[in-house]
Amino acid sequence: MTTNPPAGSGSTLITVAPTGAEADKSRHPALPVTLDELVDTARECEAAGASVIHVHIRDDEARPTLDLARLKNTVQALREATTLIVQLSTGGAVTDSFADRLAVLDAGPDGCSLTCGTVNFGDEVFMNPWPFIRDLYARTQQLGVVPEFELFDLGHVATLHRLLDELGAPYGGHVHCDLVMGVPGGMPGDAASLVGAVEALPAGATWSATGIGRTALPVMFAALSAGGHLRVGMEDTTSYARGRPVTGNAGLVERAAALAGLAQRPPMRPGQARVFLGVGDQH
Ligand code: KMH
Ligand code: ZN
Repeated sequence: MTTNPPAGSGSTLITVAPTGAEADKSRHPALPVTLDELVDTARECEAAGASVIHVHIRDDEARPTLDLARLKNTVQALREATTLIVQLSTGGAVTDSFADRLAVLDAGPDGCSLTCGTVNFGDEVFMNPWPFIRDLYARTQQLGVVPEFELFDLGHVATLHRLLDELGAPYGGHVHCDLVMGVPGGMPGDAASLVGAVEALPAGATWSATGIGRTALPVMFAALSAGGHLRVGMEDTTSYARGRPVTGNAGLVERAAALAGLAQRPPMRPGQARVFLGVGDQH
C-alpha cells in the first residue's frame, strides 16, 4: 500500500511576518512601520522567496494600530506592488479590543491569522476566549477570508478540533496552521514539542512553524525535517545570531529559502501558494 505525501511537500511555503506589534522601531531601525517601508519590504521578500505576508501595521508614531482605513490602504498597496498573499493579523497587540480585531476582516484581505486560544505572552496575556474564536471563525466563513490557525500551545490544537467539529471547514476548504513556538508562556521552541503538536493536528492539515527569538533556528530546522513550512520575520526575531541584529526582513527570508533549498524543498511561489492554501486569485 502507498500513501500520498502531504500536499505541498515538494516545496516550502515561506511566510514573512515583517513587523508585528511588539518590536520597537527606535531599537530596531530595519523594522518596517510606514506603508512605504512595508511595501518595499514586501517586494524584497517576494523576490527572496516569500509567498505570504503576515501584516501588522503601525500609526504615525510607529505604535501598533488596527485602524480600518489604514488596513484597507495597506491591503490595496501590497496587492498593487506584489503578488504576495496578504494575511492580516487579527491578533493585533495584547491591548486591542475584540471588536477591533473582528473588524480587521472588513479590510478585505486574502487571509487572516486566527489564534486558537489564550496564552501567557511574557508579562502580558494574549486573550482568545472560545466565543471570540468562534465568532471570528464564523466571520471568515461569511466574508470569504482564508484563516491560518495560530497555535501557541498544545491546548490550542484541541480548540482547533472543536472549531472544525462545530463550525465545519474553513473558507477555501483547506486547514493550514502555524505553530508559534518559544513565546514565554507558550510551548517551547524545540523539536520534541514541534513533533508532539504536529501529531495532534487534524488529518489533512498542513502547517508552518516559527520560533520566537533564539528558537528561530532550531524550529526552522525541525520544521524542514518534519515536512513543514516556514514563517520568518522581524515580528518573531530581531537577530540572526548572537550579536548580529537583523538588517532587513529579506535577509531572514533569504536564509529560510536557502535552507529550504538545501532540504530539497525550494520556496513555493505565490501562485502555487494560492492553490495550496485555497486562496482565490485576487489579481
Ligand atoms: N501580537 C500578538 C499579541 C497574530 O498576529 O495573530 C499576537 C499576534 C498573533 O501577533
Ligand atoms: Zn502577528
